[in-house]
Amino acid sequence: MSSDLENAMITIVKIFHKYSGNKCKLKKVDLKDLMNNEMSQFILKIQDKDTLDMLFYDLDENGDREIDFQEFIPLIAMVTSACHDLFMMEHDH
Ligand SMILES: [Ca+2]
Repeated sequence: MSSDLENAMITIVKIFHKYSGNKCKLKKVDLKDLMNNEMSQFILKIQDKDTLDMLFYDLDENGDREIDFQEFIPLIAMVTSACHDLFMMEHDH
């Protein structure tokens, strides 16, 4: 049986593939849908195009205008880290 952490990792892979489809790469609109549907409790919904453009540009390391899984992981790391900071703040007092 997988541990909680292993299950979380499997979930990340599954969610990525749910939005990336057979190509295993996220286009800009896929990234927007993923973030707005799957991360909306942790981060504000992406409303404006500039924020999405900037984030997409930052994540797209090889500049092929698509986000592969390797490029997607830093986003997960970033949001998880922000979530951790919030968790620490809430348990500090
Ligand atoms: Ca890319």
